[in-house]
Amino acid sequence: MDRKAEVFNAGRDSPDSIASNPGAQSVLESRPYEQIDPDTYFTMNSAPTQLPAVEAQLAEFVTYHQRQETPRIVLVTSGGTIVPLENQTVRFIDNFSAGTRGAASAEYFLQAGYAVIFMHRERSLQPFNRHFAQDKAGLLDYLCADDADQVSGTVQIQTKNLLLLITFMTVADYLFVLRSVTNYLTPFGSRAMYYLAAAVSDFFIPAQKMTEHKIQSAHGGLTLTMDQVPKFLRPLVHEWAPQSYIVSFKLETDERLLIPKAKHALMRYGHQVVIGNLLLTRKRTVTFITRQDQFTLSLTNDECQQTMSPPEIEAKIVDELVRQHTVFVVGSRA
Ligand code: 9Z3
Repeated sequence: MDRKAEVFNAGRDSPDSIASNPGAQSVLESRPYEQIDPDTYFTMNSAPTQLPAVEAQLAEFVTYHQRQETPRIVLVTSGGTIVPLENQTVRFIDNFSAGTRGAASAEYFLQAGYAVIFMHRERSLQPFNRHFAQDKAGLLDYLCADDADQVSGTVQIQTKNLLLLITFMTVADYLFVLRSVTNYLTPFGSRAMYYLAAAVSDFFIPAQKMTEHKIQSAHGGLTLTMDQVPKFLRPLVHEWAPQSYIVSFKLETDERLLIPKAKHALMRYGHQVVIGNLLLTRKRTVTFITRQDQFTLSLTNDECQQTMSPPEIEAKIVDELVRQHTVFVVGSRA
């Protein structure tokens, strides 16, 4: 499994279907594993068509905040990337993430005075929207809220141009847009934070190896071989945003793996923080791994049982990160 990922290992395609679907041959072939480096990845895959439009929005947003001398800016990534199985995509593999962590965290960063670039999976939760995303009545409640602070906060965000929403769908979109964002945030140096909460696919099928048309099911099951997505944290930390404060998340389901893998990621990439979380307890407890420290942030039983606006773990995460980021900014000036 380390050298290649086999999914949907339910059977085989027949030679007939391969002949009628030439791209399928290479997908099915077994071949020596070769890890693609990020630079090669960008030459092998085409940039998303919306990239120039996204870059124009980034340029405008960043120029505005440079002029305003906005003290801090954060890129929040949120939601799961998809990996298409066909060039004309009917099917895809998705990564788990509702976008709650990213959307909630963006709200807390805004409250803390950050300008926020919210890079999210299309149609996943957005800051403020998440309060009524599944319930239209909730929008009315929200707008008629007694909680005037909440509403005036939203108005301020609009008038102060503090929130930029940009989207991705596939892992390729994600990587191209992420690299572009780093270009625009370079002038902010240590004042820029990267908060990488999106759930990013580990495996993908390169466009040249993908079938053009819908994979046919007439001949039974399907075996897929996928390449490994390049480890983008390495160039992010060392080349694209070496001055900035970088926080990545590590998601596991096996408790025994979480801390070792989070520590391994920190050592391997050398950024500032890895936040480890388990799928089943992610809304209640997370573990911070930094170069000096390891500690857990949790909601208490009492906090979890509050029925009227229960606290969110993201409030504690963002609080802690804002504190650590301040130390980092001061240290970078020294
Ligand atoms: C996370 O671990 C996020 O905390 C969750 C949030 C996806 C669990 P929800 O959106 O869930 O609130 O439903 N993100 C995973 C980040 C990730 O994929 N990291 C990669 C890795 O560990 C690279 S940065 O390899």
